[in-house]
Amino acid sequence: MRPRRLFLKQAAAIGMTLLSSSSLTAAPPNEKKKTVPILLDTDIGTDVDDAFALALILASPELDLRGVTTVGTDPQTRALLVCRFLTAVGRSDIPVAAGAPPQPVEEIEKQGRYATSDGSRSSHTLQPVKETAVAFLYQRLKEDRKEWTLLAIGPLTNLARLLREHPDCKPWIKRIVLMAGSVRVGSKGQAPPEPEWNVRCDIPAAQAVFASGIPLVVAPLDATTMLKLEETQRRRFFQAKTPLTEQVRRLYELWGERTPTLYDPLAVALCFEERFCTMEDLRLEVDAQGKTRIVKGTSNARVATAIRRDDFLTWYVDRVAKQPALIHPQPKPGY
Ligand SMILES: [Ca+2]
Repeated sequence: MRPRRLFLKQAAAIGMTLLSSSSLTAAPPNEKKKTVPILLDTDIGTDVDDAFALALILASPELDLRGVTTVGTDPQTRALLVCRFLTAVGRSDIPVAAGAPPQPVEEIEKQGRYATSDGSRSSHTLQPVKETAVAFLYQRLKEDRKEWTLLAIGPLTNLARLLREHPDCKPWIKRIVLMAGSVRVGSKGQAPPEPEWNVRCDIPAAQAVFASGIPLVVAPLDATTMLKLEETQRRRFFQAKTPLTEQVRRLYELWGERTPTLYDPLAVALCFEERFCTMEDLRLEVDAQGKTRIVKGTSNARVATAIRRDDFLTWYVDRVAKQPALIHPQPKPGY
């Protein structure tokens, strides 16, 4: 009885104020649409688009986020960062697990301060679970063998390790949705394609995931590199001053640059919404240089190869900024 369980969990986690205004609970439980159960693997803390992606997940009633794992240098700090974010927006019911070493090298110092600033270690702040990311993911998949969506918005180190160490989990994974690759265009929005960051950080891991046989949904540079959140949209987003946009704002300010590119939020959207994109079924493989090449054979990936940029960005800002403003943190002890 997933809907009923979801209803109860949310009632416990976010309180009746949100329940009275959330679209998630607008209909009786037995009339709610089926949600997509997802597990998120993120390198939040390096680029800032992961924070925008996490906000979109939490603002999307189509998605049921059941856990977050972290990848990249100092995954423990990244996990604390996620814990603090979730606590601040009243979602400390979501468990968080840090990746185990070795991890690909990625900058964390600037946004890492969000995780360790005053108050983050209070007894009310969610803490990461003791299990490593891989152990946590495997346990989640095993204990609830539903059709999971794994959402990967960082290097694929943890996911490749999961598939290598626990190949029995593959049947429980319906698909992997990922921001990765560069199919026909590179970061400047034109040919030639190039080794994209998430692939380049751990090429063997990307090769393993693309060759895993698990269906992939891919948001490559072809549909993401142009998703720049310019000043007008940025102002509309931050002026909302909701708990979600305020946490993103804090990370954005620590990040210290002007214009974020919303690469990762497109992967989030593709978990339930393809209408902004041109989708192609392709067979992709990762070569030794980290390029995602189209090869002959049965398709292994549903790939966003173009996007209506302005429509997507407007939809993104509307959705996250209009999330109900009153979310009271209700930390759940025990994690
Ligand atoms: Ca990322």
